[in-house]
Order: sequence, then structure tokens, then C-alpha cells
Amino acid sequence: MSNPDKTTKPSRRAFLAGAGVAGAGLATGAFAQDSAITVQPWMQELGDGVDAAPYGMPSPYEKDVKRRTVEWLTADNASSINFTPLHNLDGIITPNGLCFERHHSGVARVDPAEHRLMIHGLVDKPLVFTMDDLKRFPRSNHVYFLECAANSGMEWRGSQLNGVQFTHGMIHNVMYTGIPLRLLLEQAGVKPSGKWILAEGADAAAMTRSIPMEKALDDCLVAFAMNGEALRAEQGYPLRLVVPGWEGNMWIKWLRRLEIGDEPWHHREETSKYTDLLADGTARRFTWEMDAKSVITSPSPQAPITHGPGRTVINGVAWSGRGTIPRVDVTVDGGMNWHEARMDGPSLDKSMHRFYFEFDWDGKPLLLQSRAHDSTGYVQPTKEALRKLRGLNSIYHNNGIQTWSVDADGRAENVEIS
Ligand SMILES: Nc1nc2c(c(=O)[nH]1)N[C@H]1C(S)=C(S)[C@@H](COP(=O)(O)O)O[C@H]1N2
Ligand SMILES: [Mo]
Repeated sequence: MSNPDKTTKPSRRAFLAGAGVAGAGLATGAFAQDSAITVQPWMQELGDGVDAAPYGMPSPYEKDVKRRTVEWLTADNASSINFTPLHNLDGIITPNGLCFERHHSGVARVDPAEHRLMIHGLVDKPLVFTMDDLKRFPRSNHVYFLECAANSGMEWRGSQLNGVQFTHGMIHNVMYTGIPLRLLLEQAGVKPSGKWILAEGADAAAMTRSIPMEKALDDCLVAFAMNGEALRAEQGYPLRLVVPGWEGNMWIKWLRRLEIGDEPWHHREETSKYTDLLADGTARRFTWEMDAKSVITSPSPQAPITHGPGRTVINGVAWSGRGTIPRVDVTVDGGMNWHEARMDGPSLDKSMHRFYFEFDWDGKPLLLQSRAHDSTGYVQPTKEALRKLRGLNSIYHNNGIQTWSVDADGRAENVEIS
């Protein structure tokens, strides 16, 4: 549509600048040249009434925002993984339907009326709780990230998967409602010799992990809700263990049994799996805490720059199993110059944090990296530094700095630089 008064009417650019919104190089279309500024079909008819979708779903235009698996990673979907689409998300909360899934024997279909939580072993009084019993305990709300220890594991020997969803998407961050595990243990009365807890799931895998008593008494939750509603079946409905800051494997879903013992059980998931084979042939075990990590979620291979040179927003997330993230640094030139990113949104203990870095892109190729600092003073290492320490055999706990190379057309690729 042409504008007869083009020379006299204020442009949208001038309007935004006048309102103090535009930065240098912010590109917007001229006010009247955008043919979408018209009376659209959706203004000419009534929309759906209430209750068209009693449980709301995203707009159909958002259909590409979804979890994705990588077919060749596992032999069967029942013992597999899919990934959170980090490149599509903002803020710090992962929507329930987009939380990555990791199951060892598929999603258990648990009837909450028939579900029980048992506490036994080195206790004064063995107990069995129904879901109704549990909901009579004082409850607590906390936002925590859950990261699988294998997140970025495929990247250990070099850049492999082309998308932040696949390199970093074994993480989600939700608000849990649950009962402090300490309260349930107090009810049962742990004997002085009770130093460890075996947590077991009600899925066909009967997933089991040993958890030290100090952690259980500190901040573990027996959660029944996420982001305000009941847990999703995929996330362990009706009950899951929340082990803040520690590797996802310990967060037993469909939680049915807590046995108190005096030493760890050395089950499969804490011996042959979730153990790191070091260069000298020895094994590093019980590496529970997740080290500080960050990644730029856009631009990234699945989220190229499509607007050309000028004002560009770098968007990313950071987290630490040991506290908060007071600072993230960003570089656009492969580490020659680092800039402090802008942290935005809530800064919560053992939760995901959001950072942004706004800059004027000159249209030349970029090498993007982010580097997290956590509240203990720990700084996210390079992948090279990690390999020097741990050799080439590791899979788990890869928190190395990620590099995206962006070409002049704005396309991004997973690369490594040294
Ligand atoms: N009962 C049970 N709990 C489980 C698992 C499982 O297969 N069964 N997988 C574990 C692993 S390896 C991870 S990383 C997290 C994944 O949690 P999510 O599916 O909510 O993302 O759950 C853990 N808890
Ligand atoms: Mo995991």
C-alpha cells in the first residue's frame, strides 16, 4: 500500500524514537508501507466462545514449538529422551508441555488413588502414605532447574548436534509444590544409624538412587505439582522427588518407596551409569551437584538472525547447582572481547536465570559464547579446560562454554574454537 503523504507523515521509526524505545540501528518498517496494517479477517468475524478449549493449548501458529527427540540416540522410545526447545522460550519458567522427558521404561500410568509412598528401613515407625495423607502436610513452593547429567554429553569430543534444543535441552525449570522430605522423615523417625536414602520409582524400570541424608534433610521435596497444576504424567504424576541442584537422574519420578540405610546401595544408575571414566582409567563417582553453565539460546542454529544487520538481541539462560548466577559474560568475537550481559527476571537459588545482551550487528560473521559466574565465585570453563581435567571418555557433566558461529546471512552453527 502506498502512502500519499509519505513525506509529511511521521514514520514508525520516528514515532518509536520519539517514545524513547528505539536504540541506534533499530530497524522498523515505515509507518504506512506495511500491508498487514489493515482490517484483517479476524476482525471481521466472531472468534471461538469460551470453553472451545476447556484446557487451553498454544496458538496453532506456534506448532513448531515442541519437544523433539533424536532418533539415532536410542534404540527404543520407551528408554529414551526428548529435548526442551530452549530456542523458543523466554523468561525462566519452562511450560509444562515443553519439559524434556527422560524415561527408562516409558511413562508409568499411575492411578493416584492406588498410589502409595512407603518409608521403611532404619526408622522407628515404618509408614505408608496415600496421596490424601501427603496433602495434609505443610507444603512449600520453589522454582528449581532439573538438568540431566548427560545434557551436552554428546558434545564431549567435539561439536555434534546442530541446535541448542539438542546440545542443551535436557533441562527444565518449573515451580514445584511439595512436602519437605524432612517432615516425612521426622514422622517416621530416622534412627541415628540412618545415613542414606534409597528412592524408588513406580515405573517398570523401578528407578533407584541412593541419596545422602544431609541432602534429604536440607532441601529435598516430595512434589505433587509443577507450575501450579498436578505433575504431568511424563514428569512423574502423581509424585516425584525434587533434589535441588543435583543431577536429574536422582529426581525419582512416580516415587513409591524411600528406604533408610546406613550406606549407599551402589545401584546401576550410580555405578555403570552416571559415573565418569577419567583419562587415567579411574572412575569419578557420586558427582551429584550440577556445575554452573550457560548457553545462548538465540541466535543459535534453530534460531538464525533473520532481520539483517542492526540492533540484535542475544538471549540466553544460565544456572548453577550451587546457588544463583549473579553474572554472565558474552562475547561476539570468539572470546577476544567479553561484555557483561544484562541479567533479567527473578534470581532464585538453583533456578534457571535469563540474560540478554543487546548490540548493533555490523553484518559480519560472529563467534558467540556465554560464560556463567555463580554465587560461589565459580566460572564456567572452556571445553578445552574440561578435557584437560577429565580426558576424552566422559559423557556426563559437560558444562563447557558453547560456541555458535553466525555467518553474514545470520545462519548459526555449532562449532568449537580453541
Ligand atoms: N522413576 C523414574 N524416575 C526417573 C527416571 C526414570 O526413568 N524413571 N529418569 C531420571 C532421569 S535420568 C532424569 S534426567 C529425570 C528426567 O526428568 P523429566 O522426565 O521430568 O525431564 O528423571 C529421572 N527420574
Ligand atoms: Mo538423566
